[in-house]
Amino acid sequence: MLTLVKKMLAGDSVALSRLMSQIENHSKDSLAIMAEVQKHCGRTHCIGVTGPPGAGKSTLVNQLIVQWRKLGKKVGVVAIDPSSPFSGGAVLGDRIRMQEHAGDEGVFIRSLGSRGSQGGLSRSTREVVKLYDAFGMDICLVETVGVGQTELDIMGIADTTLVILTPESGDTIQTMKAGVLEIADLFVVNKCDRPGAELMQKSLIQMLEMGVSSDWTVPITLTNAIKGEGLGEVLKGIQDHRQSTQNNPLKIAEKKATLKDEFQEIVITSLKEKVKAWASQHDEKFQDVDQANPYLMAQDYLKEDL
Ligand SMILES: Nc1nc2c(ncn2[C@@H]2O[C@H](COP(=O)(O)OP(=O)(O)OP(=O)(O)O)[C@@H](O)[C@H]2O)c(=O)[nH]1
Ligand SMILES: [Mg+2]
Repeated sequence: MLTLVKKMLAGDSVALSRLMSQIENHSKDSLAIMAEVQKHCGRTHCIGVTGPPGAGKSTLVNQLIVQWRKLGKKVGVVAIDPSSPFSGGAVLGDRIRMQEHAGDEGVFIRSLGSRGSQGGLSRSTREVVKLYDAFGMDICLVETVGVGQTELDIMGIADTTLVILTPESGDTIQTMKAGVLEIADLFVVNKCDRPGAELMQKSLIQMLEMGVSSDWTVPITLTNAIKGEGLGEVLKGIQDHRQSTQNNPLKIAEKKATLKDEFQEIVITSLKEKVKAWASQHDEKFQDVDQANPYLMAQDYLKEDL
């Protein structure tokens, strides 16, 4: 299994794909895999892209990928619960066909389904991002649909988060929780070829003015993702955000808190498995349902275990 990690680190994309499957299926080797992978992380710029269904997230992501490829950047994509096949996008579709010919390992796309728990999904997403990071991707894009709690959790992984809206997203704005304002590092009002884009931009400016002040001024860019209009501004916004947050003490404190959370989650998940296994191996202790004392058993278990 560590051979697979070695192969992946050497640039083998089949190994990368296999490791992603192991992570997604929570294989028993996951911990050992990730312990090794983590040693090679820390380079990628993880960009979260979220927003209501059909806002144009994938179209925009496709366009961004093309631009980054032109700059020689390697890009990994994680699409969470994609409602349409990702590679269906015309631009990227062509790109992928081209790269297959040239043996270009510069773009890799992985879909993750929200099987299992919500917490499980954000953990798998984080780990897939780490795999991309270790593999050598300069940019890692995470696309997810919606603006609910799951998306907030997943977007917590990103260094830079884009919230994509459209001129018709008035209702979304009304129901957007404060959390969305906190996670949005850039707002994009896509489909600016439709009426109401400037109005939407104004509403967002008003909303942002009510929020807490920070060092970073959230840009609100109008785009037409199909034509690529406004794309340069989005790219610049992403780059500026990266620069403004790198080595920022607040960001470092945030990362430290995240590492503690990760550690706790890893340990708790492993312990849960262990305790479950113990309980099923000691079925006889639970046989006498009138006498069985889960508290005493827990006391004994913890004494033995610690
Ligand atoms: N008019 C117009 N249509 C657009 C624009 N950007 C994307 N679209 C169209 O909007 C539709 C949805 O685009 P997607 O990129 O699949 O949107 P998405 O947000 O990824 O959708 P989900 O992943 O299903 O939530 C497609 O038919 C696009 O061609 C735009 O700037 N203007
Ligand atoms: Mg999409």
